Amino acid sequence: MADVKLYGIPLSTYVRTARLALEEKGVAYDNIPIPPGTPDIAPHHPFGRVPGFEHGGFKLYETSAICRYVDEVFPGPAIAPKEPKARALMEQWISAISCYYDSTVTRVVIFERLVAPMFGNPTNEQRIKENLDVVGKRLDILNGALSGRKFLAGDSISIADLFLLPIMFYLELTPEKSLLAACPNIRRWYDSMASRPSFAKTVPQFPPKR
Ligand SMILES: N[C@@H](CCC(=O)N[C@@H](CS)C(=O)NCC(=O)O)C(=O)O
Repeated sequence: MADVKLYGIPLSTYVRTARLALEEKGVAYDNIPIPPGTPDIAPHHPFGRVPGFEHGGFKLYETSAICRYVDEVFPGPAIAPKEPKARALMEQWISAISCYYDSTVTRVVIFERLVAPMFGNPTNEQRIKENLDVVGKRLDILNGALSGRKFLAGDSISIADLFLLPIMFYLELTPEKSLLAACPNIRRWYDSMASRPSFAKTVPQFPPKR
């Protein structure tokens, strides 16, 4: 049994972000696949969400706090820049992704296209249609931010990229990936992120369709 435990279903974008951080750092961990909103997650997350984290009895929740802790406590390549401007950009993007992209790309497009059918529910096409314009605009902003920049915070990978990757992975599985045709910088960034071993090691398994 590993000293580090990550509680939460691997299908969750946030759980995958924490797993990506652990993989990038080369930390051994056990992923205990507890769904959010269940009694079993309560001891690990007082708000009932995932992921929860534990290291030698120290318990933590909130993905960005988990990733920073993992970066600082374990050896392995840094996943947060030290230089103030790059660090501020990382913080900006962690916050922007958790707010403006989680609420639209994840909670509208990914939810309607991938999560609803998993539970045997139909996709609400109208909801997607109503949000498509804002999703496109947010992808444009991201595409602009990645112009002339390898990663969101500069030349090195950071926790911000690990927040974005699971969302883009799911977007790629939906018809709305067509929006990325107008976003060559996101495409370049995605292809480079998807070629990292941490990506392959954290691809979630989908349950059989109901
Ligand atoms: N701010 C939290 C967000 C975690 C979160 O929303 N996780 C999703 C899974 S991807 C969840 O638990 N959703 C259940 C819900 O919204 O009730 C973090 O950064 O860890």
